[in-house]
Amino acid sequence: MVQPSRRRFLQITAATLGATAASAPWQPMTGPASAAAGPAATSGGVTTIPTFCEMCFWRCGGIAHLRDGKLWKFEGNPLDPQSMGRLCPRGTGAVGAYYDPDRLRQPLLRVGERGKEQWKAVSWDEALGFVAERMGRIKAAHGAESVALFNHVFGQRFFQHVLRSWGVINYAGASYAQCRGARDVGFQLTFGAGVGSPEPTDIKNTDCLVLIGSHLGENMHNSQVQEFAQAIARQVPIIVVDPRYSVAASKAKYWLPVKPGTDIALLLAWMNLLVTEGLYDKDFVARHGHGFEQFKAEIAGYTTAWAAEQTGVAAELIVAAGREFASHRPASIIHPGRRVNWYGDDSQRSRAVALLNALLGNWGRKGGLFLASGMKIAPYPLPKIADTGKPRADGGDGARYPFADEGITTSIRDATISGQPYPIKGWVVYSTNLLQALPNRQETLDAIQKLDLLVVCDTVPSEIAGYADVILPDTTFLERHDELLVGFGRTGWTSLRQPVVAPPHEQKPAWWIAKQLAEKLGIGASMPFKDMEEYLAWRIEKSGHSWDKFKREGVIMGEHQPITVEEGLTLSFDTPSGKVEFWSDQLAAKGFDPVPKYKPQAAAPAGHLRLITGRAPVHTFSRTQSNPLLQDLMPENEVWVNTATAARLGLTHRAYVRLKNQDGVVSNRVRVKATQRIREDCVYMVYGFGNTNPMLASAYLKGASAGALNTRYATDPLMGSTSIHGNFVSFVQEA
Ligand SMILES: Nc1nc2c(c(=O)[nH]1)N[C@H]1C(S)=C(S)[C@@H](COP(=O)(O)OP(=O)(O)OC[C@H]3O[C@@H](n4cnc5c(=O)[nH]c(N)nc54)[C@H](O)[C@@H]3O)O[C@H]1N2
Ligand SMILES: Nc1nc2c(c(=O)[nH]1)N[C@H]1C(S)=C(S)[C@@H](COP(=O)(O)OP(=O)(O)OC[C@H]3O[C@@H](n4cnc5c(=O)[nH]c(N)nc54)[C@H](O)[C@@H]3O)O[C@H]1N2
Ligand code: SF4
Ligand SMILES: [Mo]
Repeated sequence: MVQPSRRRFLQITAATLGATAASAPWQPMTGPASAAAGPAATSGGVTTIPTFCEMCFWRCGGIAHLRDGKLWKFEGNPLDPQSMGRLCPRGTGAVGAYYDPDRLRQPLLRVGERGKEQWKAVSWDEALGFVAERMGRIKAAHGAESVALFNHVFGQRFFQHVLRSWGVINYAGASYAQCRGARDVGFQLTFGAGVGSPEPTDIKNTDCLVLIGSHLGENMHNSQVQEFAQAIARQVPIIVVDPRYSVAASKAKYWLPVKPGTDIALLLAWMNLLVTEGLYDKDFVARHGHGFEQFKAEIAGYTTAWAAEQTGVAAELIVAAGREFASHRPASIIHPGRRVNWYGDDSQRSRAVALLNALLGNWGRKGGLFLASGMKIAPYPLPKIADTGKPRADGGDGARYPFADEGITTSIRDATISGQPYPIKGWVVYSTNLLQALPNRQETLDAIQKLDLLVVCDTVPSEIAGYADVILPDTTFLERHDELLVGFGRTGWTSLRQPVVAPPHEQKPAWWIAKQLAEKLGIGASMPFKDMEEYLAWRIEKSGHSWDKFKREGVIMGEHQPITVEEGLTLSFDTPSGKVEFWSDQLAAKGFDPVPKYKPQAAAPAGHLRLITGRAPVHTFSRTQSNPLLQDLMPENEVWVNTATAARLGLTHRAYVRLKNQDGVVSNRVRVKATQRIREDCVYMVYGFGNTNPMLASAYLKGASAGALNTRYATDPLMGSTSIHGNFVSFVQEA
């Protein structure tokens, strides 16, 4: 095996992140005709192949380098808008995902009790035969709606297609109810459009950026972080609202160390400040606003003095920050955030963020929120999926949560436990570690005990895989084709994922697994192509592009369309009123607050501190802990505790402790980081550590799991998203 040395790896990372880094050495190939038919360019024994990264969901275009046929390094593709030629540390570390010693190698069938981790290695034929047979039994007894799919990452595409073609109607990803769902609903209710990914924040051209919780620089979404770094270099005023002095806060003109859970109070006071001082965009409101007078009356009482009491932030600081961002409108952004599921009132908080942006009149404006454009790529003529006419079990079609517009993981889990509105007996889990990602681990375990079938398709033995009946080893993204990425951004683009190395063992690509399963289920016709190369080439050539060129370059840019009013865009709003809804009749009609209201969060129980969470720059959730390159940079997480709190409780910096939450759940041991960079009333821990599956040997019990301490959660009544910051911990000192 060829692995870059640690020193070399750090050099690569530093080069990709450094502001002065030279552009990547890779150039689109213009070589001989024989090589031009393939994806690879070879020079001096080094072969380069473009493909897009899946170490997270930003999906940056990269170039894999092979030296003497062995995977050597992964760098940014300069043609790609998501990477702009540079990768973040996790992307650079993708090579470690390929060489990960803990990877699943062949299909495994459970032989012992569920969760006891006794397995036998079986052939793909046997594993998929087993899955198809169990699915058939569930369908015969309960109907196809009794099998649910939990999915994430790009390989999900054909699992979803095959299972839906078979009759599955319950499918969901944690990326909705445990992540960005509430944000998109808040914006949809206000502007008639969600935010989407990548977020169309024109940081590149902005004159002021407000980050509420969004911890860019720790959240490493690549092109956004690059634009953020440029904004800092341009000395654009940055305003950060965070109980923690985040990396972003360290670059800010104003840091507002808000008491956790009080952001809605701050947002209401800022709206009131802008309205009473006449700092908002009156023309935008007059032309595009609906219900402004009712809105104005509703927010009139929220003074900055009142907000100061609620948030713990000085009134002068609130006023100064508010006047600052208002003075730069419309080239001023209140960042919509991404993981907004904090307290269970998150769609209303996101709506408040949307409304504050509306007051700045930055919708569709240069330096504000641009309206992302895409490009047209012909769809492959897959057979249509029939409507089963059955109601979804997750209540995501409006029955339980009126404004939900995607499946809800936790509601499928509820239905599995209760058997209501009908039994759920099979779970197919593709690339999501539900034991970490969903709140209340015990509920997930209770649901698993009700199942007749639990299939997990993963690259490593994740915690959820430990409970599977059958484990299907996927290839890493570096070893497979996937569906095309047709991206929305300043200009639409299309990216290619193609294999750069062969799978090291018996692993198979997700599309192949889905296709073989379709055969076993008797619905082979749902995947009417020989392989992904045929499928992808058809879509690209049908759209008038060269497949060979695409394979060599990895990216096709679309035509630039107007994305701002400055470029000639005409604004329209897909809301019931056809306008920006300062007052929401549709919320009122369903019994919800038409303008967000502030409701204080429950106080911490005596002797406890609120647990909040976020990201580390070099890891993605629970998926990278066994990656040797990334583990080397950060083997475990720490619990951030204010220095004064640590002194009061007798906690020593760097010493191990355990955290005990309000329900008595005790964490794995974790080191204390005593720091002044966090308020005294909360502690902070990066999410994704404390893995409990011994098969994931290199990451086993390293650090503590914020997910496992998340036993108490509130559910957003508008759209079903579940909170993460509603738990409180005390410390158990290690002997
Ligand atoms: N307590 C707490 N819970 C959270 C969050 C939090 O901050 N704190 N964050 C929330 C957010 S924002 C999100 S988006 C979700 C994330 O939730 P998940 O997507 O479930 O995140 P992971 O825990 O990383 O689990 C991903 C799994 O996919 C596997 N995997 C990675 N790549 C591949 C692949 O190519 N193929 C296959 N088959 N498997 C692969 C990984 O090994 C891992 O087991 O979690 C949410 N839940
Ligand atoms: N390196 C890396 N980058 C990632 C990911 C990753 O796993 N690793 N995951 C990606 C994904 S899927 C997502 S969704 C994003 C998430 O990233 P973001 O959307 O940027 O951030 P959040 O996780 O919502 O929030 C974390 C921040 O909120 C602060 N915070 C906690 N409570 C409160 C509060 O009550 N009020 C305020 N104002 N702030 C609070 C925390 O201190 C922390 O700084 O990151 C993405 N980027
Ligand atoms: S942000 Fe980093 S991890 Fe995510 S896709 Fe881009 S390079 Fe990969
Ligand atoms: Mo997320």
